[in-house]
Amino acid sequence: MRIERITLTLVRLPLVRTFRTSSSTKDAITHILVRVEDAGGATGWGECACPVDPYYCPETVETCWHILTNFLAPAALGRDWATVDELVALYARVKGNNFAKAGLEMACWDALARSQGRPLAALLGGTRTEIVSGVSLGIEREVETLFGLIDQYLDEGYRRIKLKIAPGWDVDVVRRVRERYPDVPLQVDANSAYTLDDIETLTQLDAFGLLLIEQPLAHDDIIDHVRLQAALSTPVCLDESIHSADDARKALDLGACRVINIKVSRVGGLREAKRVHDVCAARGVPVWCGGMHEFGIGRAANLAVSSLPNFSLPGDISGSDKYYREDLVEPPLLATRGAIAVPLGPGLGVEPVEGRIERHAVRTWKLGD
Ligand code: OSB
Ligand code: MG
Repeated sequence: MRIERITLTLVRLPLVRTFRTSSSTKDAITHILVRVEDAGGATGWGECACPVDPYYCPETVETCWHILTNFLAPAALGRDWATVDELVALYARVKGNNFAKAGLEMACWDALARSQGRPLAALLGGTRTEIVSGVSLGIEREVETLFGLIDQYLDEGYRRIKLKIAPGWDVDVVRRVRERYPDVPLQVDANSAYTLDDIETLTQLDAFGLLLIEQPLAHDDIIDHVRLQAALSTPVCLDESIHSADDARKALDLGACRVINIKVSRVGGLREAKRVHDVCAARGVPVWCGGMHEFGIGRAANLAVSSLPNFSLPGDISGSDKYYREDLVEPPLLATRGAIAVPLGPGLGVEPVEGRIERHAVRTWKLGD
């Protein structure tokens, strides 16, 4: 493979519903689409799913644009590679900046899979044909609003509910939700809103039979989480703290968590996501696929990676209609009875609709002639 042209498009889509977490509030999503053209004629698409603000992770969509245009795209352009390992080696000296790397790597995986006429899931070694999904629900003003949303998504068939929590929107809310829905698989995500000083609040959550508590402590911590996990019967699940398979190995060996949320973008791409999966599988630790409100391109990649066997917990990959009035790809990725089919076509198995991308484009950039 040799990438001869790289096009970036910054695209902004309004969200169907404002999404509030302990760390940010969003009513639209702006991601970078990456399009690569291979010398052999294959085209591939990727999505850089970074937030616009540095409140979830240190990167922002503009740092991704900077790193892609100045470092990653120039390092990959015009160079021969046969495997994704070889591609990644071309830009390995770029430290961090995982969201930026994931966007370019995804486009190259798509081009590679399309050049072989195979689905991306098959290239990754995936076995599942449909992915069981839950929904992630933001912080609301009233708990009754949350009840309405939970009713709606359970009616639609989603199989588990994740509630965002923050100081002031935690134990009482979870208690009321649990009272109203005694049997629903339920989990919570704090997006790093607590410290070890809050251990009493967090241990109260043990009473509600939660599947897991996601990222209660600092985004860059795996040490305090060891103490917290030892004090909790509910499994801790790390999200923000895990950037690589090495991070996963260290966190698990220390006892910082019992579950890992794998996000393709947070770990720098599909290749590393599979490596995190493998580290967890070898230790019998279940994983699930997290989301960053991806458009259809990133969502298709999430489905492909989730087809790996150890993605045994419901993911945050809801149907695109939970997020967007009209997504950027065909066919749309929708849930039926709470599960989404893994696309079977070549590559990501979805086709970006260029007219829609143009309609929502904020800015474009090209490298290569
Ligand atoms: O922490 O998992 C998170 C969305 C944006 C940033 C961080 C997170 C989330 C979600 C929603 O929880 C996942 C999704 O539905 O895509
Ligand atoms: Mg999370």
